[in-house]
Amino acid sequence: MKKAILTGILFAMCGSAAVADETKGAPAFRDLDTDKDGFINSKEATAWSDLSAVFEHIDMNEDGKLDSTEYAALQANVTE
Ligand SMILES: [Ca+2]
Ligand SMILES: [Ca+2]
Repeated sequence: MKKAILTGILFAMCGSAAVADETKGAPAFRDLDTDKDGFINSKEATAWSDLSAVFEHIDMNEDGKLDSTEYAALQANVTE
């Protein structure tokens, strides 16, 4: 269920020419994880507006932060 929502969101992101340039070449996980705790929290996500917009949707286990696996799933979808 959540996967379907994510796919829809990513499709919307990638389908928009306006955000295509920003989503292409997603920032590295370590660059967004500024406090180096191994997770991207909602505050760190604000560094990349597109990530902030879909944060709650890609937080698959709903723990309020993104681990590298969750972020990798996003990267795989936004990087051509
Ligand atoms: Ca962090
Ligand atoms: Ca999570």
